[in-house]
Amino acid sequence: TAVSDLPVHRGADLVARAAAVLRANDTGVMVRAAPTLYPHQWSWDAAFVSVGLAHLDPGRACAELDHLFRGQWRTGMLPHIVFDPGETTYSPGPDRWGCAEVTDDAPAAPRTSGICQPPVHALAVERIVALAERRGPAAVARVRAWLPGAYRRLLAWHRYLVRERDPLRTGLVAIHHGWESGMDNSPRWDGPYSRIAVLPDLPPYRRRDTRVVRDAAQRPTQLEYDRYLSVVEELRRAGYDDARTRATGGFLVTDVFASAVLAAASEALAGIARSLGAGEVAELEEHAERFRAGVAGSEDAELGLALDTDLRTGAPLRVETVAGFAPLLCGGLRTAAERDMVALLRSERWTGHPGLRHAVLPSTSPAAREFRPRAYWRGPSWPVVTWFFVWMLERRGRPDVAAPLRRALLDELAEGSFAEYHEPLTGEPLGSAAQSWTAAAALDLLL
Ligand code: 9WN
Repeated sequence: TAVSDLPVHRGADLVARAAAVLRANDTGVMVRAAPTLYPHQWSWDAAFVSVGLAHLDPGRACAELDHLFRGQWRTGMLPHIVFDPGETTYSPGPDRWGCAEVTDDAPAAPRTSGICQPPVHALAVERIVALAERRGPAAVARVRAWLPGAYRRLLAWHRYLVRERDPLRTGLVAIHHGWESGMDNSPRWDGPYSRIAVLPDLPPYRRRDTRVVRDAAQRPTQLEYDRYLSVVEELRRAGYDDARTRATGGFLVTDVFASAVLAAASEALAGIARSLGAGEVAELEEHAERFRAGVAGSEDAELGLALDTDLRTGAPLRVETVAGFAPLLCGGLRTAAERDMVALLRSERWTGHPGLRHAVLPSTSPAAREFRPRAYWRGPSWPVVTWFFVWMLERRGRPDVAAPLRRALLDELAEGSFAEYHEPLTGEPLGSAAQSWTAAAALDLLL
């Protein structure tokens, strides 16, 4: 089917369909990230999904985050997956991670993965509170009763990241696996992964993604997957000990996008702390300041984008990906530098590229050598990413930059399948259909 032949859904119709997607993916205790491809609860998906749920039922939004919090580690880490015990098909599953088997920091139940994802959760909670206020006193009472407990969880999570992922106080979060970035096969990680040797004794595994998504070109390659699994194996053998991984892990890079998320989320959490009369406001504001400065300091003068660094070689990772716009999420650039970055975002290298079907943010610049329009994080546009930029830009008082992205994203979503990602030149929906966070994005944009 050509995209132009697909029905166009707008307004109330799209809202009803999005709500139906979240309902269908809800197991009763959690919302699966996607019905078949991702049948568990993913960390940053859950945060985004909770915002969508807050539009429908604030209590259900709180419960979604509570389910994730049940997987929180003793260290404070929120794991990137909380597994549904009834689902055994996704790979790598809980046995492969073997977390509770190798460290007391992991809960025995629920079972989880041993890595994390971008800390968008405090931003979601800030939004859940605001949406409850819009709904009225009953919703406010429900969310207020829940907030102090959620706050303690989030505080432990942020302190974990600050302590274990930036011990040198550089203002940049380090990640220990590409999956921690949420942008698995982004060309950002090609350099660091090229040095990962596939373990000779890597236990065999069976991928699920290439059985669900029949077009293998849309998914990471077999060599990439072998490397992902080799790093998992290495982390497990290190007992998921962050200090050991910092000392000897094969994959150690700063993630400028996660750092910007932490800066913005720290600001949000400081606001929540203030509203609760909690004692950590100054600490959280200092985190926001530190990471905002770290992100702004990562800007590459030549590319005009913020860059990650390979901590094993010290080399900046010079690729033009959407993560490079991280300073627009959290602020911190001087006025002229922010103006230049906005101009770049609107330029032909990005949303102004003449070949784009919709002027949304592709995961990699269509003008870059690394651009692959169907290959997952190497080019496709991810609705959740454009939504997150819209949300953060509006939050920072830049509706002028957000508005065109918002309109373009609604056009992209009107095709109505709530796809995981789209071919940016044709608009064709790709990956999983009925992806929960895409439905959440639609609800948040339309309601
Ligand atoms: C690995 C669930 C997740 C997202 C990630 C996305 C993809 C998993 C996978 O799906 O990652 O964690 O199996 O490829 O890259 O951002 O959270 O939607």
